[in-house]
Amino acid sequence: MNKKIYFAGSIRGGRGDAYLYQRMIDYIKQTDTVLTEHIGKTNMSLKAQTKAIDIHIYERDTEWLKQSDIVIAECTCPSLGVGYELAYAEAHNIHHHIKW
Ligand code: 6K6
Repeated sequence: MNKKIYFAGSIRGGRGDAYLYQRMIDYIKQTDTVLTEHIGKTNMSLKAQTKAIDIHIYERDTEWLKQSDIVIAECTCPSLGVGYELAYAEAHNIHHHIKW
């Protein structure tokens, strides 16, 4: 298939499901390209989460969203950022799938 997948999962909303994100990303990578592999890094430090400035994160993430063929969002852990990304996908007619 090799589609470009934007995988969305909670970062600041809480990292309790990070291991689940990692497993989902590894599974998707068997057939497709995941643009947002960092979402599944279970050792992501709080420092790393806040190091990049917000405007840079926003610009890079929206660029990846525009390039993506499909957005897959794991929504068990409530996250403002994931909600924004899903609304962005809907508004820009990007195919999206929500898992909770
Ligand atoms: C660097 C390494 C790990 O994290 C960083 C810096 N922070 C972020 N980098 C990239 N995307 C981010 C970052 N923080 C939030 N996001 C985006 O928002 C991701 O694409 C997630 O799907 C979503 C999570 O939103 P919050 O509100 O839970 O942070």
